Amino acid sequence: MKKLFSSVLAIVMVLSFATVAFADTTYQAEDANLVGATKSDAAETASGGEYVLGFDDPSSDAVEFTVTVSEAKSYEVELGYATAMDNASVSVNGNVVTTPSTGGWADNGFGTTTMTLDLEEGENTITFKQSTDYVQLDYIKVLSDGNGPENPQTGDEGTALYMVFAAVALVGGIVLVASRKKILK
Ligand SMILES: [Ca+2]
Repeated sequence: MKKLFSSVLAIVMVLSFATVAFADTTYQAEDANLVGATKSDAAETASGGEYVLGFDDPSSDAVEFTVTVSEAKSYEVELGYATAMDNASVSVNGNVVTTPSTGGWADNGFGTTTMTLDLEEGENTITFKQSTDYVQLDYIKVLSDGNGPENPQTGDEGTALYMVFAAVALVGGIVLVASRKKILK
């Protein structure tokens, strides 16, 4: 009975970690690596309450996001922005990619647009610099392929599910270790 319980628990834990990989992940610009003169500033309507500006010199000023994905493929990435994204230069692992044209400043402070990025398995560096004019960036969000429930707090699809499964995995791990110790006794 204990063996069956342990086996079921192990399967649930594996599924839990698999699900985690498909959750949307938001990376706030203010939490990214701010290079050169780039800096964060507070804004009530920004995601996370802050955004990043100060991209004056493309040779020295940048924001670098480290994005980790479990599979090498094309991902839809949402950008939260204030200034026209036409002003920015975006690169993935050192390769400059086509930046989405948003036409101008976002309405009501901050807006969103999406771009398709080819990411490698594991860590990727996504870099934003100035290309033609001011850049103000709020966040990037790597979108999942799944249709998980939306987290009412963050609006992230799949994040609520992630929290549930992460909790199950944690509790499962503790129970598994506890039950194994009992068996050994
Ligand atoms: Ca932000």
